[in-house]
Amino acid sequence: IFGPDGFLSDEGPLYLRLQAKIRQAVLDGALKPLEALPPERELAASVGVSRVTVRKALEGLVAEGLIEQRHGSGTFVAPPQRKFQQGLSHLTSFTEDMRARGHATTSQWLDRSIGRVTPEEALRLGLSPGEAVARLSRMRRADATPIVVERACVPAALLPDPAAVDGSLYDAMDRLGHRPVRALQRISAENLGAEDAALLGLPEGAAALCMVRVAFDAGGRPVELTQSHYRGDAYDFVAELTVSS
Ligand code: 16G
Repeated sequence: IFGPDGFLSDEGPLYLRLQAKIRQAVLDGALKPLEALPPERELAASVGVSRVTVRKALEGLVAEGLIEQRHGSGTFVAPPQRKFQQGLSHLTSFTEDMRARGHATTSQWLDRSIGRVTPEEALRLGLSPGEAVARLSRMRRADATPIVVERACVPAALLPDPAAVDGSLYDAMDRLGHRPVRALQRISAENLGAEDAALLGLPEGAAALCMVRVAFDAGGRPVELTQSHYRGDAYDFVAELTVSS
């Protein structure tokens, strides 16, 4: 993690690049909760930057709550998060996100069928009225914990047999040559309705993050419209923000 590999060739101030690299290692689980970071001097030497740069990067990470500095004993990755932390800058699947954190995923399927597209779905997916779509709805767990209720809609021309999707939808779409490579996503706050609350083991009206994703394949074709309700008490979405130049 702390070798002089690659990140020096990226754009932007050095301390921000170092900060981003350590942040990614924490979010990916390469650096574990409570793990000690090398002393400032060592870190500076192994990455090939000045101690001032290291200090500024670490200060930023302390402010983000990702690491903690204890007087006299050093710098540590913050204790385990009560919540899952999920970046917002990479297009990943739920299976990949959870695997990177060492969690196994299971699903309780609610629907895997072919139906007719609704007018709203037709607009978002660029389909004609009445075209067939595959619907895949499920409650997904990380280990034993219910995390999200997902309702996906995929043109049936691309996914004619939704019942064959067992684990990862993105793996299935990859095999069919339509792996999503770009997505637009909207996040809003919602209170869970009775059905989703029951599936997630929460009281009706509990806080949720609603994400609506439209994903496109390499050819620019919309291939997925998915609405996800993440339980608000289990998930944090984290994004890196920069000033536009
Ligand atoms: C994520 C996506 C969802 C996608 C799913 C595929 C968000 C908000 N949603 O949950 O749109 O369908 O991953 O995961 O990130 P899978 O390949 O594990 O089935």
